[in-house]
Amino acid sequence: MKTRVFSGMQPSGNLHIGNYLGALKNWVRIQSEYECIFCIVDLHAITLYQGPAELRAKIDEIAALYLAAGIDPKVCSIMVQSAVPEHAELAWMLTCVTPVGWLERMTQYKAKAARQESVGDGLLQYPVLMAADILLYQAGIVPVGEDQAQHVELTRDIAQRFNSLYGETFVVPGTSLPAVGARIMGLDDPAQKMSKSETAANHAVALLDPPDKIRKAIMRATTDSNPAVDYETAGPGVLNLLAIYQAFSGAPDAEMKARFTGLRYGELKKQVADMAIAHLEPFQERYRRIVSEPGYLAGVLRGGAERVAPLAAATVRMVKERMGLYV
Ligand code: AQP
Repeated sequence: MKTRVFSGMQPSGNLHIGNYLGALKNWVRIQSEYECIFCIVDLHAITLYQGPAELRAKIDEIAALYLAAGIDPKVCSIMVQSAVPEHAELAWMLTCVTPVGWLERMTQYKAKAARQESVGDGLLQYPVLMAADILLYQAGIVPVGEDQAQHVELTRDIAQRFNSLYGETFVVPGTSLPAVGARIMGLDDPAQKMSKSETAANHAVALLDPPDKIRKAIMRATTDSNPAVDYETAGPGVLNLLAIYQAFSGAPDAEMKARFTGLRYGELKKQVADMAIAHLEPFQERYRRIVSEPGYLAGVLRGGAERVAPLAAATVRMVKERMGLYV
């Protein structure tokens, strides 16, 4: 039997090349090797306020982006989190075995809470819901970017705690990070990770940005005071541009060094922009084709939810039995 893989993205902004190079590209690479479930995690998105109409539209956009990236719905299940009620049901049961101190230590919670005037409980509970997403399907591997690795670690802790309290129930999952691109940094500020919720101009390259906007953001990227690429002394902005090029191209380290050492920053940026545009233009063409096909997306999402529903129901039934709840 193939190991099961679970991962997802929040429909809460414009997907960017960090999301693509850190996670989505990896999903496409492993989709035939494993039994994959790729989710649009709308229940996670509402941990911060989303306009209802925008959220509903974003769900379809993210699904279409998965398909445009090359996720094959005949091989994988693509589904929306809120279409399978067991995600929320299992989250409650896991909440009851999770110490609040574990949640208060999460880096993403601390960063996001610091930006809110009033912190909703959902923001604190976010990693428990993520644990439920993963454990619901008994996933063995979770391919994510580096920022989510801490949440997968917490999922392992929750699974182990549950298993020790109630007996072996959950598969304890592992994280899969890409070798290059696990943490793409903001183009305007390479000390911060590229983020959907950061709206500053030239911070990110969104997957649906037109070529001139992509080029402008990359040409304006923050570098350092060196005139040209020196792998020994390069600052984080230059290393970020090199990582973007390498993650898109798949070029080995030796080829990267030979190509870029001594190159002036203007030329480095031009090559990174060319590489990003060469990948994103055909991607966007596929996206436009997918969204113009009436009923296609809805069918993919319905099919995905129907395929995973029995797995979700079986896990929740088992958990309820183990906990002594009414079945
Ligand atoms: N900068 C990044 N570099 C590499 N991978 C990244 N991911 C996110 N940012 C980067 C990965 O993309 C997937 C989708 O994650 P999400 O939708 O749950 O969003 P997030 O991790 O909270 O980060 P975002 O996309 O920047 O959104 P906001 O601003 O809303 O937090 C995950 O696998 C993530 O690791």
